[in-house]
Amino acid sequence: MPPKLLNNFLEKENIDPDLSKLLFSIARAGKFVAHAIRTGDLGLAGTSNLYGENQLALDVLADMIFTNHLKATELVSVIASEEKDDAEQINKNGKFAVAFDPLDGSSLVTTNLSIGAIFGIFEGNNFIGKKGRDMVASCYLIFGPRTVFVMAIRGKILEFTMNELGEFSITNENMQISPVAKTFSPGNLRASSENEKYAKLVDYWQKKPLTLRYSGGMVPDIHQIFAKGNGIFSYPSFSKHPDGKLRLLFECAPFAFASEQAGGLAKDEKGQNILDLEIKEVHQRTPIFIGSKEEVKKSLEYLNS
Ligand code: P6P
Repeated sequence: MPPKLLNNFLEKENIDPDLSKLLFSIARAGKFVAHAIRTGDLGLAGTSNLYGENQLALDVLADMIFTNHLKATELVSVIASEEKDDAEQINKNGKFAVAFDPLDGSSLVTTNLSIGAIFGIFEGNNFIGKKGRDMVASCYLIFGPRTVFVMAIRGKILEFTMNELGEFSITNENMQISPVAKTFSPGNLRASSENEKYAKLVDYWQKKPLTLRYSGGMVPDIHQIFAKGNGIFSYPSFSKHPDGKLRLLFECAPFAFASEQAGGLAKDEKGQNILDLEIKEVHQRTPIFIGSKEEVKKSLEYLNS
């Protein structure tokens, strides 16, 4: 039985052919980024992004690789990258607006832990005023022992794993998230020292008991919820980031879109669905609780008790 490859799927599924071409191009770019991570320069690029974070050579390189691939499709009107200060118009006739974090968790590269890239895809030519719910697709890549590409379209989320020939072969045709969590990924534990309700929530998870699974990389930490079919990931606000650390457009909304296709849920600390948060500026941040529906709801009860 020949492996079911990404391009076969994209041809077979009744997806907009232009969206298929865009998704395939992102996955293809991922192969080059995976290679760069394995072989690239881990030194600093000598530049820094607007958060003042020193950009690893790999951040800059990954941003360039994805940007060039998106431009080459001639389907993208505007891009917004976590590594770029502002959104960038690239083709006035483009059909899609693409927001991405080209290398999330890059600080984990030197510890050889898994990292990833995250994409949110809208139709049109802008992001401001839109909501995550307006996305037509989201996808992410995990660069770890294996290179994995996960794409979420309306009603379906599929996982592909790169084989020895560099092809993405289907490894999960329809990932689903159970309402009941068995694992927890408590991000930003330092917030417990100033947020007693978060401290109580983490204590509740430990005593339930849920099994702790946390690497510090948002992409693998959330992917495990899809791959294992259950779990909860949290990153609350704290004094250093009153609106939360993680970005709405580049990180939280794409994962919220994907989780909704799998029967999961993603909310902010106030209990608002991440997909209903209006994008007011491309670098907007939000707290996030994402994963098994019942566990997310329970978490929000603790935080708002
Ligand atoms: P902290 C990595 O830098 C990242 O953006 C996410 O991948 C991860 O979930 C989070 O930050 C970790 O944040 O504050 O614990 O380093």
